Amino acid sequence: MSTALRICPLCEATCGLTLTIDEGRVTGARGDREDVFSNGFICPKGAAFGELDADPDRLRRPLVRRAGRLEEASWDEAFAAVAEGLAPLLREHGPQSVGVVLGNPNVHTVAGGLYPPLLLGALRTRNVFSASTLDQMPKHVSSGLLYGDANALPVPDLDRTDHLLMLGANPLDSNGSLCTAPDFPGRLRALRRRGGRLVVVDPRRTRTAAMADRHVAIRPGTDALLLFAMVQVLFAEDLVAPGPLAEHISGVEEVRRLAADFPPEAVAGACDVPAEEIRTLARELAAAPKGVVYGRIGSTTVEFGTLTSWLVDVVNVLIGQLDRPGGMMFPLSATGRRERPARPGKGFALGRWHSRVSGYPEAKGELPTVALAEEIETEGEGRIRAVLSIAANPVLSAPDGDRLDRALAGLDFMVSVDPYLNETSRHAHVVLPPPPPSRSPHFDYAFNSLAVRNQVRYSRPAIPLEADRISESAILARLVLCASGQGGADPEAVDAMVIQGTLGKEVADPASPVHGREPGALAALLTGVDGPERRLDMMLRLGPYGDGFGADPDGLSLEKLLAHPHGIDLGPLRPRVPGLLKTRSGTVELCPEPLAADVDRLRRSLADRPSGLLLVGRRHLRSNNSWMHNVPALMGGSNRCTLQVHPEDATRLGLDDGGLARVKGDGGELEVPVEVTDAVRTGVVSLPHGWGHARPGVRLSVAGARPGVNVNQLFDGSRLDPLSGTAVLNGHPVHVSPSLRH
Ligand SMILES: Nc1nc2c(c(=O)[nH]1)N[C@H]1C(S)=C(S)[C@@H](COP(=O)(O)OP(=O)(O)OC[C@H]3O[C@@H](n4cnc5c(=O)[nH]c(N)nc54)[C@H](O)[C@@H]3O)O[C@H]1N2
Ligand SMILES: Nc1nc2c(c(=O)[nH]1)N[C@H]1C(S)=C(S)[C@@H](COP(=O)(O)OP(=O)(O)OC[C@H]3O[C@@H](n4cnc5c(=O)[nH]c(N)nc54)[C@H](O)[C@@H]3O)O[C@H]1N2
Ligand code: SF4
Ligand SMILES: [Mo]
Repeated sequence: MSTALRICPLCEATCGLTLTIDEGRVTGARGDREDVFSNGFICPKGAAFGELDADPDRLRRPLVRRAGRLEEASWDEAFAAVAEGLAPLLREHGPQSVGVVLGNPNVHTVAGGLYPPLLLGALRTRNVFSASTLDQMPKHVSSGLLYGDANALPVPDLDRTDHLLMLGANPLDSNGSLCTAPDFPGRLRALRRRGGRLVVVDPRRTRTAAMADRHVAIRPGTDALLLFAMVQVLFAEDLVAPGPLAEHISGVEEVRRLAADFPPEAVAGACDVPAEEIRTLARELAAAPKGVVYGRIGSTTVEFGTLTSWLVDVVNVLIGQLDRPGGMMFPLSATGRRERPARPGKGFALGRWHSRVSGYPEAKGELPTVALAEEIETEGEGRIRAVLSIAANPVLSAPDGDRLDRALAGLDFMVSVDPYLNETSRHAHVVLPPPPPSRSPHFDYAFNSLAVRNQVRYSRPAIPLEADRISESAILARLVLCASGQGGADPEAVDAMVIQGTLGKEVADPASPVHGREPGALAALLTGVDGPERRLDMMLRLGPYGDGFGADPDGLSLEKLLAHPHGIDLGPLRPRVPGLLKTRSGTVELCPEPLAADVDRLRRSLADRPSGLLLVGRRHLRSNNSWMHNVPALMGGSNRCTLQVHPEDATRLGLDDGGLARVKGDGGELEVPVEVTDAVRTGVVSLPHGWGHARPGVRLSVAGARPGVNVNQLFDGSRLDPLSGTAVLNGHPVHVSPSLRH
């Protein structure tokens, strides 16, 4: 028996785990008390790491479709099938005929952090879809416009703030998102212990809301109105005080003018929050020495997602809490860009191209995932004929899964990189299974830039890879080669090419610590057992804490990181404005034109309020999106795929607790057990996503026994936030009635 350290890849909290390993199998997982960031925290999903890792339904070998049936094949056969499937389509129909779908786990794997941009570069397709347009794309768009950098996402400085106003987030169940903070619950308790206040805005009394000092049960979809009214109050009551940042901000007056239309009295009815309470929210926040607003899924996957994301930052800026300890800050990751002197940037462009069928604008190089099915189904030049799906299950996670299911079934060619044969991958012609997490390395390329403390940690595979398996990095590198017509080449050539390209640019940059040096000599200094490790070493050494290939001998390198298995703490978040800004003006552009133009739509919503019930989602601590329902340890207890209904609504509608309800949306209808609870407010019903595992051809024996229903079947995909292309998954109108089947 032995132990190994491994960062948990199962959610954004990135907890350090200590795994117990017996005969090549993970037999236990506990929190690593010495981890510099998570200090021993673990949740039930991390504790189930061993079971999840060893799930017998995980695919071990590639599958290739022959005469309609998926059969096991060797890796060489599988990649030959990929090359054969892609080549004629690319030749005859061009790059747009291949669509790429990137799912959530790409932000949790080394491979997902390193290869998707290369794959997109090799394919040159604009048909790129990801979980971002079912999630946080509004925040990227808002940051792109405000700061000139769509990836500059500020996070609440959780450990130092003394007033946290949280909209549409439930970290007690999700463990936090766009705010990487292991033991988020403990950090919230610490906030309250040091005399700070937690205010939660959520149509449900979540576990997070239940521990708050104040819970505002807002009507779904109206947070932009609430925030605008708070902005109006800040101006009207002379509470605007941007502080030292003032000289780096433009557009404040324009925001003042826009906010004038939204005094609390004007929005109170729509939000169902009394005007006086809105004033109190604004005053308390402004009065706090260190106060911050933070919004998550309930603030982004809504009709006004980008406006809401923008207004979150507007409030933080106006009260002087952006880029300030205890406020909203920008993390600086060890593999991020070394800070350079401030200078005007290129800015952020939106809608550089549009989707073929509905004409949706691109955002951050992506098209809305809600457009995937129509781009496959609609004849004409540029139609998607093949899909490469990497770590994605859009049949369950995107609106109108039935339509997507049919569309995928009609593709000429599809590849899934996925450990499971599930609702989406069952349509693939080639399935390429990555190894389980215990046999994969881990580095948080994505989440270190969203972490509430700068730190860096790396895990090598806890257990060596079996001889007949290849790493997910090698899988994706070989896909890159297939996409560029070099199917037979060595996957390490891909990493070597990246290293050569990056070092070539660095030595030519006068601001780089390696300026003027010889790229080949630098490449020879890189350590690491394989291409991905050498790339990590390169990024660490060139990064903001790096050794600069010897320029700073105390700086970071892979070697140094490996010598610190529990990670290296890089200190609390530090101010980064103006160095971080890449807007054309070189300022925080507080009132960008595309956002100002969308305010009209928000104004109109005041007059045109939806009647009837609004649907919102919810998450459960023991689940994660669509793919953790196959682990017995996480599936115990009562059915979680229930429709939560407030007692008053239940009585009015004739629904009984435990009975069946029929729910109808514009995309379809379904029947689901009712859970009567006053945890959801009146006028709102809640159903979780990621369920609906009862499709043929799926190899999920545990999940299949309790399949649940797919909430996303209620949506037809026509409702989206127009600036970001993000689907409306919360605040969707539905009709609910008792099922006739009772
Ligand atoms: N109604 C509603 N819908 C939602 C949401 C909601 O709140 N409400 N939430 C949305 C959000 S926030 C998100 S992020 C999306 C998620 O949307 P998706 O990313 O499409 O869905 P996941 O369920 O995360 O699917 C992940 C896939 O990756 C596979 N996988 C797991 N581990 C690995 C790995 O290591 N490597 C590879 N290659 N594959 C792996 C799983 O088997 C699964 O097929 O769902 C969205 N959908
Ligand atoms: N256990 C678990 N953890 C997860 C996941 C999971 O599926 N399970 N998924 C991971 C992923 S991909 C993500 S993106 C994160 C998401 O992390 P969070 O954003 O914290 O996710 P949720 O728990 O869905 O919380 C969203 C809350 O918004 C509320 N809400 C809905 N509509 C509105 C609205 O209009 N206004 C306001 N103010 N609130 C609203 C909902 O009631 C819900 O409580 O979680 C991650 N962590
Ligand atoms: S909170 Fe997230 S990262 Fe931590 S153990 Fe649980 S699933 Fe893993
Ligand atoms: Mo997500």
